[in-house]
Amino acid sequence: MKKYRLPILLGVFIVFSFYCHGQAPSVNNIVPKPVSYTATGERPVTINRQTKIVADAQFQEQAVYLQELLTNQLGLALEIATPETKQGKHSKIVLAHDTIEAHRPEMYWLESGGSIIRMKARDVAGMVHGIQTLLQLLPLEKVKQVAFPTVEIKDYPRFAYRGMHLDVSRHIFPVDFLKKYLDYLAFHKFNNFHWHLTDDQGWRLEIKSYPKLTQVGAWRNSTLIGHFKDTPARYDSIRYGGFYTQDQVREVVRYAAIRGINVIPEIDIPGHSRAIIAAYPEFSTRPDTVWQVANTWGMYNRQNNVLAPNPATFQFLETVSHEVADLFPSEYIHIGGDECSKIWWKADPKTQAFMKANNLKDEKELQTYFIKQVSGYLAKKNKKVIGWHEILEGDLDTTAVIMNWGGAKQGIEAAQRRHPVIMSPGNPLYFDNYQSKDPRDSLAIHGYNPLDAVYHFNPVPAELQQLKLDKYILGAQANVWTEYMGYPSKVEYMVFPRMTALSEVLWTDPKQKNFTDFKRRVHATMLPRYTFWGSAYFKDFERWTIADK
Ligand code: TNX
Repeated sequence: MKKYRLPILLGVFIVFSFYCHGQAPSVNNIVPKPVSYTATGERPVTINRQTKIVADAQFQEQAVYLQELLTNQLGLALEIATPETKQGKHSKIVLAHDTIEAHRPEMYWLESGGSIIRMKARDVAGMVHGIQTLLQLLPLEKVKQVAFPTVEIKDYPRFAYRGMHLDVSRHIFPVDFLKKYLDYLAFHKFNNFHWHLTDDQGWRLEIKSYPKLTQVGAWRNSTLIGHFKDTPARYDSIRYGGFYTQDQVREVVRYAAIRGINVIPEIDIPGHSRAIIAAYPEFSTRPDTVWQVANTWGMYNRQNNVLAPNPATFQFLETVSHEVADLFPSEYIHIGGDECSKIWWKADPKTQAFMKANNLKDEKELQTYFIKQVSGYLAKKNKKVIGWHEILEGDLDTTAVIMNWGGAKQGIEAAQRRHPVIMSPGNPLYFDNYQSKDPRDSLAIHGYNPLDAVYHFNPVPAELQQLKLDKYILGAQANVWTEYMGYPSKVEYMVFPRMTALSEVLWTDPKQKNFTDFKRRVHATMLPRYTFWGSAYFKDFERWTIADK
């Protein structure tokens, strides 16, 4: 028996060390596909627990972020050393500030060989993107040691604005989930998180000067069950709500900033304001009414949800704008402006008198008047505004960025009027729409936006290119309206893998895109990653394509 002991031990050792020495994935599997990459074929870099992270002063927070990511992914808690310390013979991951080679915004270079993995970037976002690529070149398993491939990657985005939205009014999500969502965005190299904080079904942001916004406006007495078109409508009679404190907001903004993500809050006015008038009826066209926060979806022309143009309302908007501006470092604040029904203004003599006194010829002009006022309040705080494309219904100055949820037509109109445009057309970028035609699929609002429709979407409509107006397209964004998403895993199910497809639309040169290869990489890189994150995703994405429409 004794003579077999050595070979058995050796066998166990070989199996064990194979298990512990993770296999590095291929450079061909990166999502979104980089601008240029080569495997240089030199000696791979050995990463083990002696490897150091060395960062220039600009990237100290990203060094800590990378340290956390590697601890989670590999089980290796690497030490962060300053560039001055002697590192000896161990390998290192260098986060270098560089404005010469990494000359574009958000660009990074990643080079590896011998004992060094070096990432160079001129800004935080660029370094964060380099970190995401690095993660994809490492195995998704706990290791003692791993061979990092020798590569040279030069990479930067196609569009300056790459956004994901989340509606927290229809359903609210815990701060921990918001952080997870930001991690998903960072992994996919998005740089803007559009936080839809207010709507008819709940106001979710603490405002110190108007406390009833959250005491009253953050709570509804009941919520619709099932689909909004179901008859008869049924309600659950459960009080539902919540809000984010200003401290929580600061925490989220900081978490995002470390990950190179700007947080754009949306305060949706002058429509979609039912929660505001439930808290402060004096800002409505019927101040004598006791309004309830909405308990159903889709209020347009069905229930009064507009602000009345009176001095108290404008005072309110100015104060809230200033509090919001102080809370969010973003250069842009989103002020909504969508789906503002005109019937309540038409029916109100005081509103009509206001319009007459201010030479506003119709309700569309009144809507734009609101937008202009709030833009002015925000300008005093050096902020610019973003609004949904309906803000162009009246005459508006050109600094406002238009977020277009319509089609190419509205995008072209906005660009012709010299407005920068963010494309977020319902088809295919509303991720609250179905991604299959399977009648057993989880309930969604309507529509059909399968994976290939998202992947083939071009943010620059052909007509716009012909008119040489393409420079007005800043980028694109997918919207996640949560009427039918009551909990985090439903959000994940609706966004994955469509968000992965959008990341490649926004990042990668169209000439480099290929749907078959993309699906291969979703299998190789993303499905294991979703699983590692513990996140839900839509599994049947191969089967449902636009051809089935
Ligand atoms: C329209 S598009 C809305 C949202 C809804 C969404 C549902 C836009 C700016 N407003 O209030 O949640 O449709 O898809």
